[in-house]
Amino acid sequence: MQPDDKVLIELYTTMLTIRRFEERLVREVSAGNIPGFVHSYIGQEAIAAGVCRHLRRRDRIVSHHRGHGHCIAKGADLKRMMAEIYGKKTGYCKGKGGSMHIADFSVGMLGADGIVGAGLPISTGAAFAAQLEGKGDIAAVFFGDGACNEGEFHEALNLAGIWKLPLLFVCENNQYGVNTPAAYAMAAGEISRIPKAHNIPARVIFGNDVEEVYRAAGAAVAGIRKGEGPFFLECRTYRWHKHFLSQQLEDLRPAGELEEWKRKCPVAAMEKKLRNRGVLSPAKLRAIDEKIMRQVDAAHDFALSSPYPQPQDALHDVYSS
Ligand SMILES: Cc1ncc(C[n+]2csc(CCOP(=O)(O)OP(=O)(O)O)c2C)c(N)n1
Ligand SMILES: [Mg+2]
Repeated sequence: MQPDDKVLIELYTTMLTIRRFEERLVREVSAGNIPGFVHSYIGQEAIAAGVCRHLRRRDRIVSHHRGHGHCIAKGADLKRMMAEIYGKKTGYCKGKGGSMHIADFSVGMLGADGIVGAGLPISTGAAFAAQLEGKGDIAAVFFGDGACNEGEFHEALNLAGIWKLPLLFVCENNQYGVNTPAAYAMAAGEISRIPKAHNIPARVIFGNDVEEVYRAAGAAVAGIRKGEGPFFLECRTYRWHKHFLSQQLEDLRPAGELEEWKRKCPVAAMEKKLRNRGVLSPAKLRAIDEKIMRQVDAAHDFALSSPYPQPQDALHDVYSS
């Protein structure tokens, strides 16, 4: 399924929105303005954009600790996201969750998660719900290479496999869990061998090419919607920043590797294609960027001008009524 020009522009716009939002976070965290842990998605934008473009509003996704890109690609509001990251009362979790707990059920974003692998069993539940509801909805779950070494990863694959759940597994293999190389940590060697052992078809793709992600996710989603059961996409990619932005621990990834992957920037690659194919003129590209920058600025202003939650709010929303 080749994306037409309209879709290409949408994919590019989503990726650039993620990039500009994240760049703002990098700046604000470096300046000491944002508390807590912020895991940057810069470098991996094509995966969220390419997959979520095939999902409907009612389809549910579950994310991981590096989750801002998935929120944006699924249609979450930048202002409420930024406010949450700043711990403000107008944020998605009223300022009590922060970067790693942004959820927006109204767009089918069930949440990010600070516990590695924890989104996987939640996604099997979401896919099971979709199967029971019988309205043709599906679920998708995003997780890292490190999550594939967690017990719940195998439980989720097994359940999805035996119940033929309408679930798309999206592994964002950025080749490291903090500083641990995936190649060192995984006895199976190749991630994509594991789903096959659970009778789930798998494909390895280049996660920095949004067109490739779009095509692969399109084929996978079409099969899942037809009732063929789960599918597993392993997307090879690389994160540009340290594991989390304010991390003091040294980045131990080999020298030169980052520069090599920066040359494979998913956003710059797409911009070049759009220009060379005459889909967007330099002026139109600039206009898209300027509009996104205004949206990010507005989100940031909204967060800064919002109040913090009060101590008496601490126990609200902790238990369901
Ligand atoms: C169960 C659990 N173990 C360890 C951690 C600490 N931790 C947070 S992120 C992370 C690495 C995860 O790597 P990966 O799944 O590849 O995602 P990436 O950060 O590369 O996107 C670790 C070990 C945690 N949060 N939860
Ligand atoms: Mg990783």
